Amino acid sequence: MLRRRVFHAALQQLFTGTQETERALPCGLLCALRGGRSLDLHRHKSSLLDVRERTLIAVKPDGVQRRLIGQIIQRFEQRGFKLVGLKMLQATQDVLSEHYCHLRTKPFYGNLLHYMTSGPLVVMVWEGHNVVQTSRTMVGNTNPAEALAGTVRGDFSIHVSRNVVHASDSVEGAQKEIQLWFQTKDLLDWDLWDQTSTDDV
Ligand code: DAT
Ligand code: MG
Repeated sequence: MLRRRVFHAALQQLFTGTQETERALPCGLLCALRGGRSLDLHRHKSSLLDVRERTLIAVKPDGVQRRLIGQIIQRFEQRGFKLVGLKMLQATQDVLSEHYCHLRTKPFYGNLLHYMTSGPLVVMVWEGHNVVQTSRTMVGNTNPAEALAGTVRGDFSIHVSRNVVHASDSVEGAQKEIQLWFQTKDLLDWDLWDQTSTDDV
């Protein structure tokens, strides 16, 4: 408990930027924290740290046709992530060929594009601590036959060619995908009431 309090205090000081605190921390920890700070960590008005990592989640055409949009959104809300962008659209070949450029040489590529343009998608941007990695875990293995029960793919799908949902696979990949599918003006910065001060109430 005491150790946790000391660590918390050190973090708080570090993020307000005092040199004394930085000198007192081991080099490895300092580097890790500095690295994190430059990427994703913002100081927030009431909480010590607010992590603003973002990921792209899409309900694919089979998920939309099967009326799974609500259940998929519910999982991310329930987990504690924040929705900052959402739209329903018919994907174009151009955007999809960019989105799936890493798969261009695969034998299933043609079928994949055909499936992804077969009906509307719901694309979303979700924000929160470690959201990229956590979303991948929540979505499950690419091949639903290997996806664990409790994951989206493990609960709703049986075949890799109809795996219901997309989730970015890295922070860098997420940034590219978000730029591909959304304009900055369509993403909303807003405060979750349970993460902000209640002083004003
Ligand atoms: P993920 O969607 O888990 O990030 P990926 O990026 O490797 O997986 O592939 C993108 C999509 O391509 C995947 O969701 C479904 C399709 N796909 C992948 N491997 C496939 C295969 N062997 N046969 C058919 N479709 C496949
Ligand atoms: Mg992928």
